[in-house]
Amino acid sequence: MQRLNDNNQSQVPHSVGRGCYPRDVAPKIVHLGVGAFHRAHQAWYFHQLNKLQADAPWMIVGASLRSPTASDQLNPQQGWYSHHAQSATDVSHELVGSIHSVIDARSEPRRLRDLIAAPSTQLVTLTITEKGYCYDPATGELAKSDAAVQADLASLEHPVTALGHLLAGLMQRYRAGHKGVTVLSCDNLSHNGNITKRMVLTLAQHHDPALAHWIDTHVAFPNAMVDRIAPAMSSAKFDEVTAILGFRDDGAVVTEAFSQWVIEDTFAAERPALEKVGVTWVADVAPWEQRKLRLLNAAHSGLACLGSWFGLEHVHEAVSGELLGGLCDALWREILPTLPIDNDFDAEAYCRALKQRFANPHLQHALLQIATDSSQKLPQRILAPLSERLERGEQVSTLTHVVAAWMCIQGGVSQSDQPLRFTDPLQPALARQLEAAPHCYQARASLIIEAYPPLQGLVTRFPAWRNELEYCYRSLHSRSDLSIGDSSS
Ligand code: CS2
Repeated sequence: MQRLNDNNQSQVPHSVGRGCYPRDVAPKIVHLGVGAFHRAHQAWYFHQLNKLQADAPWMIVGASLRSPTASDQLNPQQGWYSHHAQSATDVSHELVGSIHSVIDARSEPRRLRDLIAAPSTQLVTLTITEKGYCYDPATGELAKSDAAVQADLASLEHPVTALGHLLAGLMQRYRAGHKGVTVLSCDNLSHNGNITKRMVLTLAQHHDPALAHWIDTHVAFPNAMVDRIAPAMSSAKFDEVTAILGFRDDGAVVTEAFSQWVIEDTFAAERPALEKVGVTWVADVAPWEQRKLRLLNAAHSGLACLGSWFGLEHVHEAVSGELLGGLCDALWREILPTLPIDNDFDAEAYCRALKQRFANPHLQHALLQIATDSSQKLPQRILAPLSERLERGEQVSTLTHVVAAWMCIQGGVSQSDQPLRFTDPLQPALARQLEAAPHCYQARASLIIEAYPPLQGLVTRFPAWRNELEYCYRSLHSRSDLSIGDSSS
């Protein structure tokens, strides 16, 4: 089957939308981390914008950081890919043209540096996942003991981390005397722009304090909230895409119809007119970000940890099943009082819409995809509201179940001993320790808690809660039903 490309994209059936704008212009955006989420969200927004202002398109050069997968998927297609947005009842197909090309950063670090430094570049966007920010979740500072960070502290000649690549480009920009630029994080972290800035400045300070000063004054790091569920592609989904397009598309993405992007209006360089395509500019993104992390993402992590432990596969099955059907409501009852009061926010409508989004059967969103990197996700989604409730002496039964289930799945198997395939930076070392550990619940629980500083910190502050957590961890091993406790207080 022929691959989708520049020459044949015009032969794709008319039921697939498209847009016409010049693509061979100097890209204004460099994007690090060209996974499914970038294609479902930011690249799609820029495609919508380019259709409206074809005389001044914002094209993207992507960089894949850890493997050449994205460049292999998109370069033979000259950046073209198809975007399939599915609600429970409707679907729309579109060819997206906003990606110019993708660099494999490991083999072409100089090209990436040149692009970040190019005066035509106005915006550097990031979807590098939580762990890509190399910060220690317990201290919030750069994880200087991490081997990849150490390599970038020693030299930026061949950067290893995304932050290293970004800093190498900013350094070249500064030394060439070019203007500042905007760096926009699109990852699910609280204060994602502030974190990016802090990590980049720490690294820059180490290499050249004058560069750190220039970044501090000439580079903007707006915080942003991004939202669109973009599950990993499966071979069945690729087959469906081929049937729709009449061509093979290795860059295709199937996502939901819902999409949201809220960005702080603090750009350093030219600002794209994204408001024309539904983006909201705000002075402070914190309330948006906090409710999205603590309602959508927290529920996702809850479903992923408990669902995987009990052998469930997909989000839509978990939310409509008997076992976890009540989980989201119970979790939100505990979390909602931790959110700032906002009269403009209709929590009930928001949660109702979330349940509908989760129940979308077309997404086939794998729980293990969400369970991936959970040690990086739990602090902002689950542990922060949990700690706030404990401080106020409130009960935390459902949040505790999620943490206990997270501990259970660290053993790498489900309750019925089926292998659970997901990765997490904590996993290799912890899995080895657990293998050698005695089969005693308390010893295993202690081992997991000690291996995970954010949890260790919490049990040190709240020793009575440790007992509740250990009890829950133990009981999840023997239960085949799950009565999520009354969480109304
Ligand atoms: C998910 C998110 O994998 C995960 O951790 O919770 O990717 C989620 O689908 C998005 O944040 C939705 O906007």
